[in-house]
Amino acid sequence: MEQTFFMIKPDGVERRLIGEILHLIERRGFILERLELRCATPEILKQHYSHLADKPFFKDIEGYMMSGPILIGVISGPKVVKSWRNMMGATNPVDALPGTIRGDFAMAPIDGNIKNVVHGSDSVEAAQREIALWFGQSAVESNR
Ligand code: IDP
Ligand code: MG
Repeated sequence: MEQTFFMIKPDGVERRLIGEILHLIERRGFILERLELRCATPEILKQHYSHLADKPFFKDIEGYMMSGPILIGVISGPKVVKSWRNMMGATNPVDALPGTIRGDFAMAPIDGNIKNVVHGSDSVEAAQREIALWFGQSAVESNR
């Protein structure tokens, strides 16, 4: 068993996609360990997206991620990190295959801002770091 950190980003919450996305997670057999509606802050986004903090478009990411509430959560299951990334689809909705969450729900970028509905950690190490960042160290593998 493995844990990953996921988000439904502000566009997903605003477009009332929470129910549909949680349904996909449950249908896949993953276990919901944590779930919370939250507003992101510049401080937490700088840490969460530290690999992008010096990019010219980081201000756009901040604006996007703070444009409304986000749903954050922890899910667990066999190979859940890779499995959830597969369910999400490619970063840019233009490249995301139909059948993936981004391929089916994300809008094509219009103003250069990539609004892609969901987030998922890209490795087991990133998952542990992100779970600790958003929910505290005690949430990392807290129930096994
Ligand atoms: P990921 O979300 O598929 O893991 P990352 O490369 O980690 O992709 O980027 C994190 C997020 O930052 C993306 O989901 C997207 O919202 C935003 N982003 C990434 N690259 C760009 C870009 O070139 N322009 C605008 N936003 C971007
Ligand atoms: Mg990423």
